[in-house]
Amino acid sequence: MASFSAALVALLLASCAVAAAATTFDVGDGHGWQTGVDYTAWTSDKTFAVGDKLVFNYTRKAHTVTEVNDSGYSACSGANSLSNDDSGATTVTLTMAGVHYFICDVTGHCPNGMKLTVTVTVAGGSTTGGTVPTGASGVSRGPAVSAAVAAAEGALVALALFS
Ligand SMILES: *[C@@H]1O[C@H](CO)[C@@H](O)[C@H](O)[C@H]1NC(C)=O
Ligand SMILES: *[C@@H]1O[C@H](CO)[C@@H](O)[C@H](O)[C@H]1NC(C)=O
Ligand SMILES: [Cu+2]
Repeated sequence: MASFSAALVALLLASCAVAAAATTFDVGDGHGWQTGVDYTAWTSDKTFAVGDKLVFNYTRKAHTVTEVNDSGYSACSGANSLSNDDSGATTVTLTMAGVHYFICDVTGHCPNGMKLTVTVTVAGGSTTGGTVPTGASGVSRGPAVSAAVAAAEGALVALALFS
């Protein structure tokens, strides 16, 4: 139980670190969300993690921020949108790892560049999310693994001695 509690504390600390490190991205930087901007170039030097936010700046009703799937993105179609907003100041919090697709659903805008792909990773790599299950099973498996490692090391020492 002590190890399990320690694992929980570690996870909580990791969560705090993740929250503290969350980044807010101004989509397109000074260009905002409009036609004629290369959003692929905009994302190319950025890393997106769970908890980060995307802020889309545009004129209210002139554009939409429409989250679609892979197919909707390729076809520039917002027909099966996952979310849609045209308020002029859309903030999207990236809550799930994976690839997220955003388009503008105003006719002609998506083909003219208003399409954004964001690949979201779990903050802190593999340490978040899998910490408790891995730690918990590792507790019972620990001694056996240590013994195996010790045995292997012993074998290596023996090989070294006899070669
Ligand atoms: C949003 O865009 C407008 C018009 O381009 C600009 O004046 C304003 O500073 C932008 N706001 C943010 C938060 O980038
Ligand atoms: C995208 O959504 C449409 C409509 O819900 C669905 O038919 C299609 O299979 C989805 N495509 C992918 C790649 O998930
Ligand atoms: Cu638009």
